[in-house]
Amino acid sequence: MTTYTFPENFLWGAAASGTQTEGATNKANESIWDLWHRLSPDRFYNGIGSQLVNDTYSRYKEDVQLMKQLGFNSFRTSFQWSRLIKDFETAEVCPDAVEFYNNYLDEMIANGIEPMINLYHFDMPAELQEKYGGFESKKVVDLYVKYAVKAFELFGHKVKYWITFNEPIVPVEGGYLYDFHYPCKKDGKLAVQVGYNIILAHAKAVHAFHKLALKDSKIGIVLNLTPSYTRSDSEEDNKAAWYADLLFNRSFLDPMVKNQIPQELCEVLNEQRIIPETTAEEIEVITSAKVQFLGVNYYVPRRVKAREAKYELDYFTPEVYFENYINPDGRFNPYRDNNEILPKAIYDIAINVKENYGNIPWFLAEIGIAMDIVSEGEPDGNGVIDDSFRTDLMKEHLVQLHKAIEEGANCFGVHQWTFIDNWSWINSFKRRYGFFRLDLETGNRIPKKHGLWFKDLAKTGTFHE
Ligand code: BGP
Repeated sequence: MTTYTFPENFLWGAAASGTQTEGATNKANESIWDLWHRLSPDRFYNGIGSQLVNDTYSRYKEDVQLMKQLGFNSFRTSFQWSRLIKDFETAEVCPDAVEFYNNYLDEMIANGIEPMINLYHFDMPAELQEKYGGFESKKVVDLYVKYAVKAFELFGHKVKYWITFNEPIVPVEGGYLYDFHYPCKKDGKLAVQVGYNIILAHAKAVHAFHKLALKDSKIGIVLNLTPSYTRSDSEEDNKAAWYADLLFNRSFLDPMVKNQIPQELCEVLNEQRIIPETTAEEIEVITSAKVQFLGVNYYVPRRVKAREAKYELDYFTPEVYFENYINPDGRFNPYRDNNEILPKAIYDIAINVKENYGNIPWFLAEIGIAMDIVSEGEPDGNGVIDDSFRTDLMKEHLVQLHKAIEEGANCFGVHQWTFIDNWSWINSFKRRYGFFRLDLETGNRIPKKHGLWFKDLAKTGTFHE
């Protein structure tokens, strides 16, 4: 048996988001998720939207006690722009939301849980999407910065870790390329403009944050970094992986962490005639916005091969340059649409960050092992659900992280996605990830066995395998 020990003061906890947990009670405005569910409930698994979900708005005290029970020393969630801000143009706040977020933060802090607050988790206010096209417009970039500044001013003395965006590429993919987020457009050129505008919004918020010089607070970004593995070592397959990495990882990682816009990316965008509208002043803002930490979300690897079939779509997507590929020797998670399981990717990401991104301090901001409710089964005689499958896989991933840390990776924590099973965009409650099951009928939180294992890990910083 080997013992794996993690560094002292390591952060242990979970991640969630406002939209996915709070519910709609007393919400000042709609987000695109409220709007889209109202317009097209059929787009959501079993038709379930985010109106009630975990009802954290009413149950936060009880939930913070559950965090404490599991030994969390930290927890990430997001503020909802559409809850905190009443008037988006002036950034006038909604007093009820200020009270709720203050209470929630106070409750975490009083119980020894360090809150990490993200400002945007896919949740554009509906009004800004409908009026201006959301991040299609630079007007909304500035409104986002107003909201961010308001949040820093109101809660900056309580929150030590601020995050501008979670997975900023996902609203671009979902909303403008692959049709899984509102506004469900398919337009490569617009996608690039939205991506650029989000990077600009992030950079402007980072500058505004530094200007406030908040004592003891840091600002960072959470990115979903998915390494691209090739079918073979041929030059064509390697080139395909290089493009996938450039377009899906480096497109956000380089500007946001290294303050560089890759020349090769500009060449690709030029070749495809999808260069966004930029100004020299904006580029200066982007290339000088310093983040202090990085969060990395990891679920599945990307497998690619050189294109064999002709590219059929009449608009740009990154797949112009490669095809996705299923690894015939892979291991797959039957409970997550047969996605490949590849713990080694965590090691590869860590080494990439160490070698190519200045070994910036980073934490594993989401690692999620999905199961469905049937595979998790019913609670045993003690009322606990046996999800050992999750623990076994989590261990495999953490072994890889441990190896990278031993080799000098600057990782300072691990957050599991998620704390209590929560609603997940169009997948709604299809996949379960939590330490606790959410009973959709009663709202009860039912413990899973994996939580007991994690509690020990959080307490001792050690696990055995
Ligand atoms: C991440 C998001 C989370 C969460 C998770 C699981 O990309 O940051 O918000 O939704 O994925 O998603 P799913 O339930 O769709 O597998």
